[in-house]
Amino acid sequence: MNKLTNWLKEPAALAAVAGVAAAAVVLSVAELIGAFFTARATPVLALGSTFIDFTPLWMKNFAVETFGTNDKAALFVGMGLTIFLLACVLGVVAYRQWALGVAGVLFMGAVIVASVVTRAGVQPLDAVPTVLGTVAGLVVLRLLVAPLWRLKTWPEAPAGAGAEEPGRPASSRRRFFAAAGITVVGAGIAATGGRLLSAARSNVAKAREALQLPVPMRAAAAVPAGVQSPVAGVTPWLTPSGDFYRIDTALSVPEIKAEDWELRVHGLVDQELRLSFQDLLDADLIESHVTLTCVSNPVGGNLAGNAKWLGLPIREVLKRARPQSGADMVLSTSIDGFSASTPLEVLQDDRDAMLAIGMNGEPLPLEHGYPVRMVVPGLYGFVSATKWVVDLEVTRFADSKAYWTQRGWSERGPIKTMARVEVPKSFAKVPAGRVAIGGTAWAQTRGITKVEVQIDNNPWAEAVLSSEASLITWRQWSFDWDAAPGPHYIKVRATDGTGEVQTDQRADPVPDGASGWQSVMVTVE
Ligand SMILES: Nc1nc2c(c(=O)[nH]1)N[C@H]1C(S)=C(S)[C@@H](COP(=O)(O)O)O[C@H]1N2
Ligand SMILES: [Mo]
Repeated sequence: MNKLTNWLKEPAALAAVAGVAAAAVVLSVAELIGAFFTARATPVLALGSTFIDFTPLWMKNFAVETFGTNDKAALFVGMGLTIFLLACVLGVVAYRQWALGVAGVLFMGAVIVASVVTRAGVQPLDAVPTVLGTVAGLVVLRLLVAPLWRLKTWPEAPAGAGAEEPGRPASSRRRFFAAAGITVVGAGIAATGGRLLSAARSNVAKAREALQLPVPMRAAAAVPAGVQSPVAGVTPWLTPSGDFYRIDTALSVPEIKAEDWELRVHGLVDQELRLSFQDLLDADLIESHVTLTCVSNPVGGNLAGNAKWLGLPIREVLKRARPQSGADMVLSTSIDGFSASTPLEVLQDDRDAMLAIGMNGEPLPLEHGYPVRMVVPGLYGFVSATKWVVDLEVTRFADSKAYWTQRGWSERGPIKTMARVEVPKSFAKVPAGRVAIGGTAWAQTRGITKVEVQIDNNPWAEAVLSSEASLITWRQWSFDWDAAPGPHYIKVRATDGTGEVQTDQRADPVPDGASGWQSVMVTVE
């Protein structure tokens, strides 16, 4: 502690504090002014998004596997630490050699501006908040560092002497900390104000709540009784929207007003189209239960969800656009630049791929793609489920690559057959006797016809299947186990509607989805 206080007395250490205060000013001023610009134009969001875009395959996979749907929080923490350290270094540099410090700050400002203006849907003018923030940061850095130069020239108190002589350094330090403290608190208030202002200025959330969804021309097929596994603790068959997994590259959820939304359909088509939200409301909509699955879902993972979607079959849109011969893919792009490559025939067949506007009887939640997203039964989300979709280009796999394909993932993504154990949990302790095992299995568009359970090395035994709603929704199962004390392994595997047994071949999520049998260790007491 003593060492720390001594070290903090070093002018260079104080310069690091000045650097942090200046960085706080850069970010908060940009945040406050940014409230009047595109949300994605503020430094933190732009830097984070750029970082995500440059994230290599292994790191994305590591992040999702380690942090799951908290990957964004983890990114912010990592960014915060990096910015903090850089600010310390820049503060010290500025103290030792002011011109070099200024160059460093300007360089960082330029990096942020570059990352802001290269975001999709961002205009050059959106650089203004960062530029003003950088200027303000430089001014604050100068104001905080200048007194430290004077501090350096004052003599230190001789060792053993009582009060510091001649007393001025101590009070100058106090004044320095007061100034730095006020700066940081002021920055915090400005940043919070900016956030609140942004939230108040965007009324998309309110407009969403007021939106009345039309009655579908074709209602969803009735869900048969008994789709839910009887085992307590198994996932609900219908995933409430609030519990639905969320995976995307969007650090701030895009806010699109329904009346501003437009979908451009172009490329290898005879008839280019532009669809408005009103066009969708006026069209013959359908409703259908579809289970979405993320390609990053590890064996036994929970990046899958089942909801009732309302939308317009993409087939109908394509019919009007009339794809040309030679086209084999539709590249769908979101307002924030994400894109997915979906085989053209999948969007034309009778599986009811749709431009969805409703989820579980309500307008799409903002984070699930409001006002319009794609939902394509049978394909992983990264090649099909574009949220905030604004552009459909009919093209060819040979000519265009989607967002994740450019980063090393597959260009196609049919969903692999998967069964998972949900009860009991991995490493659970359960009492001996009758133990209920239960879980969920999926093989969208093929359906699940059998689930088998293996205890330790015993023969595989058939589980009881819950009712099947459709081939494009998941299917639950249960299994009664007479458990003897000791450690045991529960394995599970599914058979799909084509008769194919889920492979035991272990594969990582990269590049086209995980495979293998889940094995759950439990202790019976
Ligand atoms: N605009 C946009 N849409 C996107 C993504 C994205 O990053 N951006 N991710 C896709 C992926 S990888 C998946 S698994 C699904 C997830 O949809 P959900 O968040 O509604 O569950 O959205 C897809 N649509
Ligand atoms: Mo995904």
